[in-house]
Amino acid sequence: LLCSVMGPTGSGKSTFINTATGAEQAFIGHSLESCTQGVQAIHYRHPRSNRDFVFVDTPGFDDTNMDDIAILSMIADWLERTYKQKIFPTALLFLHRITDNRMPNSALRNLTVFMKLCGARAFPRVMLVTTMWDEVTVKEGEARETELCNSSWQAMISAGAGMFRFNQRFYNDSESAHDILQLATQKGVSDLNQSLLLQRERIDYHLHLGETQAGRALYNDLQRHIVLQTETLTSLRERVSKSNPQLAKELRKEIERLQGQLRASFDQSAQLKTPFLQHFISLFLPKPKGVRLRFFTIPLY
Ligand SMILES: Nc1nc2c(ncn2[C@@H]2O[C@H](COP(=O)(O)OP(=O)(O)OP(=O)(O)O)[C@@H](O)[C@H]2O)c(=O)[nH]1
Ligand SMILES: [Mg+2]
Repeated sequence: LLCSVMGPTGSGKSTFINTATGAEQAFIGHSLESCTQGVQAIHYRHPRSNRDFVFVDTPGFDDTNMDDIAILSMIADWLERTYKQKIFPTALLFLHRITDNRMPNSALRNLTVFMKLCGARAFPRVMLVTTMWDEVTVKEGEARETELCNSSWQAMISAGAGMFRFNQRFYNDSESAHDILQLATQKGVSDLNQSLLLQRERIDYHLHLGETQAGRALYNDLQRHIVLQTETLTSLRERVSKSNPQLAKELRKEIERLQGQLRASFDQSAQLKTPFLQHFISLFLPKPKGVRLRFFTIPLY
């Protein structure tokens, strides 16, 4: 059984896998930087059912750098390989820190890309796992759970996704991981042999990554992030340009750095051959010659 583990950087994906397997196989981070570098497959035998799982540990998307496209590309490559071997994920775990009292940008980016990557048909196989219960009171945790249920997770939950607490009793509680995975094996078997939306888009429709729902969502979000930052800094620079020329100069440098990032992401998208994405960048950069926008009508799930 294949079980993919996704979610923001630092949400505890590698910790979950290590707790379940009882071995330190997945690399755990101790800084704010993203830790797991590539897609890593780890074997696990469920102790009660004796069923064999392969966990797929993935790096989370992250606010701090522009490597998110490379991460999605890595996940997409792995999904493509398994699709060709006709292996489909039995469980799609998405981890979330219950300590987050609002949905930070990075968490929202991870969630949006995850949902677009799965497609609604796969929602019944989604397991939304909250972590870090040792750092909140039960009352706080429950309030946040309710909020998630009624907002960002609503679409998945009403389509059959489950919600689970990991390590609620104590830290490193392997039984709590086994409980969650036991439920994964008991889900409706008829749904298991189904591909994910990203797999269908890439293999059946031959779309480039930037043309897929997940690629588009990620790219939109990256662009929005940079554009917002540039706007804030530009208005600040205008306000202080007379009273504090030194600060205005530093702000200008920061704006140039951000525009450099925008250009770098442009190069990345060009590497991925993603004509659709150039539409967004063309709002901010001189239009490259020979760009032709392509539009596809594909089923959303
Ligand atoms: N207090 C507490 N800390 C946790 C828990 N789960 C994970 N951590 C800590 O959170 C940090 C990040 O955990 P990881 O398992 O590396 O997170 P990840 O989701 O794999 O992160 P990336 O690989 O960067 O995407 C580590 O320092 C863990 O020890 C938990 O339930 N409670
Ligand atoms: Mg990790």
